[in-house]
Amino acid sequence: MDTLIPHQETETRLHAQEIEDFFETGWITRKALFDLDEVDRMRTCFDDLERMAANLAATGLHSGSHFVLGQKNGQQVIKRVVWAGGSQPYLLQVGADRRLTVPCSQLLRSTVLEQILSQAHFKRPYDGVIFGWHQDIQHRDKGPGTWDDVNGSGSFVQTLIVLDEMTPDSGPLMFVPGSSRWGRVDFGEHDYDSPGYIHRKPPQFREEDAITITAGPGDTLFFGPYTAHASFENRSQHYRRVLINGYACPGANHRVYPGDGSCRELSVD
Ligand SMILES: O=C(O)CCC(=O)C(=O)O
Repeated sequence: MDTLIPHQETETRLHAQEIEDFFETGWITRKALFDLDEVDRMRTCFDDLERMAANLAATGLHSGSHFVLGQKNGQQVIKRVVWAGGSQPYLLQVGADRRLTVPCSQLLRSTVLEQILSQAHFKRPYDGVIFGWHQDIQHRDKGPGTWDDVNGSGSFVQTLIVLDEMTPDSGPLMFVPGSSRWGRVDFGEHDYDSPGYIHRKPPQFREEDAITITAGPGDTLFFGPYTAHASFENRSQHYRRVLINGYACPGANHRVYPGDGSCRELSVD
């Protein structure tokens, strides 16, 4: 007899075509995965993080979240808030939401996930924040003993919930289709904080192949650790905030990420 799966759950699970696109093309988008009330609640958490940052003089851990700060023209820049959920319980609730964890469990082929990222990106207009061309594996595998590809297909999925309209001028995500099949390539020593946007050009990489992602509040992207991607300065008049939740197969990650309660384990039945 077939097991009865509630209607909502059938929508939560990825279809075979989406799984194929994730591995072959490198990313998938689920439109309006979170509704506007939920997006508003996430934005309220971001407002709170922004108020906290305004009272901080330097990069560091504050109330459970790690603030990475900089300066541009004498103004504070919020480069990112690592383990944003450490000070914002609602963001942790979102990180455990089945709309994220069920697809990630399918993609990782694991019913237990280690959540290693709960990260807030603000990209305020003209704040100079960029994420040069890279693959996320560069930030997961930092050398011997830090990472094991336990499932043989990357062992990591990054999700990105769009909180403000992502337009061509607001520093949108860009992806190179098919880069998910490259394995790890050498983009050089990418550091989120460095000014250059490409440090080394792997032979497979052609910037003209990149696809610019436009998306609306609540839309959610899922991409793998080898997908080449970047995003540049926000030159629009509005914020371009995103909430990133990232999940690894248990046993893949051997590093400790900053933030209270980071690297928690989530079970997905
Ligand atoms: O917020 C963004 O646009 C960039 C995200 C990104 O590149 C990353 O988290 O790896």
